Amino acid sequence: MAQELFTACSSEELAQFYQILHSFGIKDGHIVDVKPMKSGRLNKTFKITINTPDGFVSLVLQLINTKVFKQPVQLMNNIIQVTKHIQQKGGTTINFHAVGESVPSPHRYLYVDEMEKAYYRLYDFINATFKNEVTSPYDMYTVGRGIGEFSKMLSDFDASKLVETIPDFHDTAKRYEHFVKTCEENPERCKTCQEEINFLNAPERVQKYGLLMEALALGIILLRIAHNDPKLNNIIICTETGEAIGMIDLDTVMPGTVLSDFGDAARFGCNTASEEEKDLSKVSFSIERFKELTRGFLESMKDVITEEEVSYMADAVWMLSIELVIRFLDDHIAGNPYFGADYDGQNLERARVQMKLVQSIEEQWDEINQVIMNTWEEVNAK
Ligand code: GN1
Ligand code: MG
Repeated sequence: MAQELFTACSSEELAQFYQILHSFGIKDGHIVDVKPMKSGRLNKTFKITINTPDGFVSLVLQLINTKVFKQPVQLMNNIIQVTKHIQQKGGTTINFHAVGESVPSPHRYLYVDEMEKAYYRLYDFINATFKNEVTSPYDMYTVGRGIGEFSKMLSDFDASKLVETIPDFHDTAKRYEHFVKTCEENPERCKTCQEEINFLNAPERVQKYGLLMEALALGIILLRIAHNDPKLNNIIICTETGEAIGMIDLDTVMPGTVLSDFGDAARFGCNTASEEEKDLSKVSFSIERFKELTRGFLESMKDVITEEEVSYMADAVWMLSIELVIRFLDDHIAGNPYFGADYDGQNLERARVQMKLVQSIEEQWDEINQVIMNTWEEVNAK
């Protein structure tokens, strides 16, 4: 059986994996299976099964995408500090393996292939439920609980101890500045998407791009630990209880605002269509899902979130959604250097989906605010 599955990797890849796994203290004879896993767009991931005296154990080997994550050592430092903090509190998180003491490495939890300048890490496979798609509004309650619990667990962690591994990740105004520059440098490409460019350049929108980061800089909203990829498939769901018990994919864990997580979770999960949808008539912002997300989030965050943060929640939903229009469109105009594309025009299509979502958010602005106000009252009345 194992041999068949091994064929999913090339023989060179396998030889390399054996060497890497050695560095983590795993012996050849113990490895029974290696197979690629589908997980995220950015890193390459493999599930490794080993035979131990206690039976079969699954591990995950991951190659970090250094094109996106340019500071893998600092990134790993962030993740280890955060996972240790969560573990000390008895929470569920990723458990990384250290490389052997004799293995030269810039970080105990990284194996570095010096020739390829490739960074690998190994962690325990988490036996839990992960859902790829939102199939009911209740899934958004799970997301709300997941991101809320994660933030609450880290609310006493000093955010300044973490490095901003992708600087200005959710600084929408800076993203917009970059986009304007890309447009200036690529006038021909701009002809393919003038309507979308005009949408982003509308003065009533432009004047709002700085809202969240300004509030953060002024201390109106708090600097906390943000996960920065709060999708349903990154929430660890307990298989027995169905409850959100933690989060995976910690590469973008950085100092930031919890509102980015709330806004991004709404952007992704309250869209009635996928990010890759071609039929724009399917795209809309679901208030029903949003109610569930908000309920889960505020139930978890009730004792740690401030009134000021609550007052920016609706803005965060809009902000994170339009930020991704900016990012996808910027990438399309620049020739797809960041997100990549299976065909040219794909990032423009992605931008259009997010733009339709922003329009739907703008149309339902009063309802969105009402949901937040009602839910905040409800959780406080309990
Ligand atoms: C990227 O690869 P994935 O899907 O986990 C991006 C997110 C975007 C998302 C949009 C580090 O995340 O910010 O919202 O694509 N992550 C990074 O699909 O840029
Ligand atoms: Mg991710």
